[in-house]
Amino acid sequence: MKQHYCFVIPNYNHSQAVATTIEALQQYAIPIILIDDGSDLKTQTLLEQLAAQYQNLTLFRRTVNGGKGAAVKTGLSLAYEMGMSHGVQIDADGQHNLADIEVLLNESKSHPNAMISGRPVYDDSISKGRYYGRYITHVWVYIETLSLSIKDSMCGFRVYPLSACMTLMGKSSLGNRMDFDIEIMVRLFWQKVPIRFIPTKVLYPPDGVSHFNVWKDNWLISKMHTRLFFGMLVRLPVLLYSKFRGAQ
Ligand SMILES: Nc1nc2c(ncn2[C@@H]2O[C@H](COP(=O)(O)OP(=O)(O)O)[C@@H](O)[C@H]2O)c(=O)[nH]1
Ligand SMILES: [Mg+2]
Repeated sequence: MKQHYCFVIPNYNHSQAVATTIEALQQYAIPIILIDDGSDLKTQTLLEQLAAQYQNLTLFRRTVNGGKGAAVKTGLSLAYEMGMSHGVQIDADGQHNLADIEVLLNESKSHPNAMISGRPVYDDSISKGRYYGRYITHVWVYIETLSLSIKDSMCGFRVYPLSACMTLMGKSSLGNRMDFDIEIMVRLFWQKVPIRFIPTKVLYPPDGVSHFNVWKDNWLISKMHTRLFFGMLVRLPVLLYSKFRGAQ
């Protein structure tokens, strides 16, 4: 099957780095889907200007803010409807190292059925709340998958194989906020989608506004892990069978 790639960028009130991001992506000459998730007027106006400026840019506006996960789900569905086979998710705030896109794309082209994810290399500027939250998530994910093969489940810099994602989204309602990135990865793993990792530097700032709410998002993430834990129990025989056959 021929592979068709596009970029999917969720945006909530990130106006500083988005124009340079779109500009930098032009060299790949593939479509860009930008989801405005109920941003403020300033960001909304800027995104509309960008959509008028770039032919390969499709802007979709959700009038009410739905959360990062909701925006990415909208973007992936739109990409699929446009005939794409893969969606490359990039954040709008300039945190992802665009120099690694080539590596991500090449990995995906040689493993088209796989999800390819950045595996972030952080420096000391990550907050303690995020740091411990990530650590707890790593342990949960090991339990939920009965495997150490998911090296990072929170990085948004990813290539999604769309047909597997559509199958999954037809069956499960995935988290709408920051719980989304983890949940879709664990559920794709359960669906036997291979997951491959590329180390990548996460940059700070340029648009140093994070919408991650340490209490609210870590609470949503805890609830989601509880759901996934029971999901793992239901799948226990299958997971153990795959594990001992050495499949994952
Ligand atoms: N659509 C949408 N995107 C969001 C929302 N919150 C964050 N984002 C986007 O998701 C990406 C990551 O969000 P960010 O706030 O930078 O989170 P962090 O990098 O994990 O701290 C950015 O592209 C944001 O614009 C939201 O409520 N809705
Ligand atoms: Mg960010």
